[in-house]
Amino acid sequence: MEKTISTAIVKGFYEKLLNNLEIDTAIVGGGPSGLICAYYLAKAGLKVSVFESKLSFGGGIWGGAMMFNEVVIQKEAFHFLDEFKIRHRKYDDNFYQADSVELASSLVYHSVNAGATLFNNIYVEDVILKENRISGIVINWAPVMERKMHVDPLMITSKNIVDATGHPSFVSATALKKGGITLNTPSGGIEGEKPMWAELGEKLTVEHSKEIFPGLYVSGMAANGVSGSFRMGPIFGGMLLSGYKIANLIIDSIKQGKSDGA
Ligand code: 48H
Repeated sequence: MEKTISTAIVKGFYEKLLNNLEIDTAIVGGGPSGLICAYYLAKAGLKVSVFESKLSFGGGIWGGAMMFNEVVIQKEAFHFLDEFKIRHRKYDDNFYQADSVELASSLVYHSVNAGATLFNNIYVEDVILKENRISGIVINWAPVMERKMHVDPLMITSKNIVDATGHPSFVSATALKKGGITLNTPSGGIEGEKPMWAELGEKLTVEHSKEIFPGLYVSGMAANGVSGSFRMGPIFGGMLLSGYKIANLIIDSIKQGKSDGA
């Protein structure tokens, strides 16, 4: 029996990894914007994988605000609560409240169920940059990176990459620093996150969610950091609308045959 269990695990993971070495979209970071983006891309029939360095997906959702495990969603994003069957309470005419654990787990469940592949414990340490296009990611085990072990990585080729790494905008920062590229931002670099201004932060998160370099899209707080917008605290509608917008931009780009970099 022990051999059967081990063989099933090794074969299952090997098959999953092998099937995902060349994909349509690699999403780096499994927070709200990355997961919702994965859900809509998978639903549209695209081959999409999410790479998350932590054991669990959900990013900053779980902790709510200061570990009060509640989140706030504005009415513009209300339809996601229905789509993901998340129970909620109306707070006033503009805002709803939901349980952060229910939101995180529902996004995880629905993205996998729609056909996205989720890889946890994998740290994206670099990008593939060829002929002025980002065409993949470079991955390693998160514990290998944490222990600073000298272990070479594996590579995933992908038509598009989404930087959904949250506050650090890690993928964009790495591509900028190592690739010497110019981003589609006012300065051509990373503008940096600004202080709290919830209304504007939510609005600009969605506006700034876009392709910032051929093959490289930014969503959620990574989009905020890259384009120099304001933080907004534990309101999650902007993160969900951002991931949804990126999914639609990628679907359009693939339909129009613009994403042929892999
Ligand atoms: C693999 C990585 C890597 C890497 C990071 O922070 P997140 O929840 O991201 P968003 O943008 O979807 O949501 C932001 C939201 O949670 C938040 O922080 C808000 C609303 N803040 C407002 C405020 O005022 O503070 O998730 C990002 C995920 C995390 O799970 C990281 O572990 C993961 O990305 N990650 N995974 N390789 N190099 N870097």
